[in-house]
Amino acid sequence: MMGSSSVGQCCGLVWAFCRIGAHKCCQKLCCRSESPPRPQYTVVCLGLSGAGKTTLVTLLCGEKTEEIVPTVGFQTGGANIQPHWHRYYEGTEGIVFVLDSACSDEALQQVSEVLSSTLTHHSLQGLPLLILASHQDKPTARNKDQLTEALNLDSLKDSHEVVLQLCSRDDLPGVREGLDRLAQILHTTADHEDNRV
Ligand SMILES: Nc1nc2c(ncn2[C@@H]2O[C@H](COP(=O)(O)OP(=O)(O)O)[C@@H](O)[C@H]2O)c(=O)[nH]1
Ligand SMILES: [Mg+2]
Repeated sequence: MMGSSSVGQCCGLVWAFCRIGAHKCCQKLCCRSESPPRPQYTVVCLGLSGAGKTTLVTLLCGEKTEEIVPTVGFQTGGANIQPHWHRYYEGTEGIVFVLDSACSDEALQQVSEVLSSTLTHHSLQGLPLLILASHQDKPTARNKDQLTEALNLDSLKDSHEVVLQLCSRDDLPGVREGLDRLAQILHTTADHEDNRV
């Protein structure tokens, strides 16, 4: 797992820059006047060790991903940091869960259990969920149907809006597409909340 502050800031910055860039281009092309800034959302990025979290954030930051070595800092002495994930939940509006689509069946079973138990936390109730199913460049990577079944996504959809996005460290458009879809859901939710009386 990554610390929400650094990762959140990094993701936030990347999104902000992307939005500003696209927005400015449109303004130049259309000769429009300044419009209000786009909203920003806070999301927490979770996933088991080796899932590819650091890699995907690095990709979004426009840096090379080939030299990334698995994160070990939190795991010194084999400590399991999953019990500490909840420290990063406060204020989050959405969940990004990264997994290795090509892991063993046993590991995927563990991912499924971790995902469903994580979502029971009261701070994450009802929040939209983006699953970034990474490592799709590997020949043994599972497809959407296989992941949907293994992760029981149909049952999770009862309580969360779920986006399943296949991707890999070479697939920036795929990662962006997933984040765009999550942002769209967050935007729609925020609109509904604004309209509540
Ligand atoms: N082949 C392949 N390797 C990946 C991919 N994403 C991450 N990796 C590798 O998997 C390892 C763990 O990635 P990392 O981002 O550190 O995982 P984290 O523990 O979730 O932060 C690293 O050696 C990465 O280079 C991917 O999409 N394809
Ligand atoms: Mg990492």
